[in-house]
Amino acid sequence: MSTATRYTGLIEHYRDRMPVTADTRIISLGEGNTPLVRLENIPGAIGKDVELYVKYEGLNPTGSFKDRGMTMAVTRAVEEGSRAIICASTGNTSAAAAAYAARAGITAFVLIPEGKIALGKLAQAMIHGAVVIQIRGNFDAGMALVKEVADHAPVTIVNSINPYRLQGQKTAAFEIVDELGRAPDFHCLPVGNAGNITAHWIGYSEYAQHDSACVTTACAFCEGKCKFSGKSVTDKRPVMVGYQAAGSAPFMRGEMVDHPETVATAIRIGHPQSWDYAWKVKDESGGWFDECTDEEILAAQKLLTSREGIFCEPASATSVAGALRDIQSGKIPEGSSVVCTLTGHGLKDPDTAIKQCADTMLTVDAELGAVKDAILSNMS
Ligand code: AN7
Repeated sequence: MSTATRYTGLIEHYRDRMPVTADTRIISLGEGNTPLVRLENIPGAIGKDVELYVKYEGLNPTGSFKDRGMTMAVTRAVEEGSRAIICASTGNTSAAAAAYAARAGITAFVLIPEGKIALGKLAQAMIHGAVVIQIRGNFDAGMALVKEVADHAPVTIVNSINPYRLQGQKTAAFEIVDELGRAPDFHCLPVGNAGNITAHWIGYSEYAQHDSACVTTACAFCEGKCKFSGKSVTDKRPVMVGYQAAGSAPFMRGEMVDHPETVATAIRIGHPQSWDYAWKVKDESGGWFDECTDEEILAAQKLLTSREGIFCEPASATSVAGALRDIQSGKIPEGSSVVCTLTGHGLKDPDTAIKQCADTMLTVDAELGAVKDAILSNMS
């Protein structure tokens, strides 16, 4: 008898911890179950003995962690009879919303900041058939409009203020504990709206027996008290560390930022929607926030691609840029296990990648001698 079981997405895989019933029609593209890759070259290169992993969320169906939340949000929207979903987005949420809406047979409306989303994300939203509405304003303006318009039109908001989004995204923490057999000592993430850092904390908390109220009192599932209290899988939770882009760092400024700017357009967010939750996560976990410059972010992206063969988008590299700095300074001590979430795939933003490497391409005549010379003069 075959014992093969087909992986059919994170809701099925973690069904008993997800807000679905036996009758729920699950809208899935097989998301989740992403690789946790141990970095082999970078720790040695910086001379530090750390167990450093990246959770490669770019390998989700639409190329980002947003699929985890979107499978859950769209599943529930459809179950509740919704015919349309809407979101504001710096790109990845719109790509995921467009794909899951297509799968479900409903309409996706996406508001994006004109000229400020990476090309791959725009292509995704368009090809999946979302109604793409560019606004002459940034993500924060789009988010405010989405909240307003949802009161006047029959559409379900699928930004991370939708509590089902965080319920889907918490599964990333489950996967890490399931794979390592324990929680890591530190978990580092890029922070924009701070939904993902909140979702990870929900997941880690649910897996570690804890009696405190759920960090999201809005969590429709837990109703303020985690119903999994007592069903412990691991005995500890990690220290949570959130890194922002320096030009877009409200958690460092201690207040909202009105004109965020960064090369990492995914996290070009000045008014984070999960502001209060993220502060609670920081305090409960004993963690911290920090910021990285665009130069540090792009250097970390390059380091991952060139030294480890892992291509993530700029926003994702923020987690590694910050973690490496804190490992080097000893704030994250040697001997620690550290997971950095790589939230989106590098192919999302080909323009930024090519711009970084413009002078590394050779152009030669189409003849043997020229190609041979190019090879021999570039052997390392
Ligand atoms: C690659 O798509 O907000 O802190 O509208 O795409 O949970 O907001 C994207 C966010 C990090 C930040 N990395 O996560 C959107 C959007 C990538 C992202 C974040 C985003 P949150």
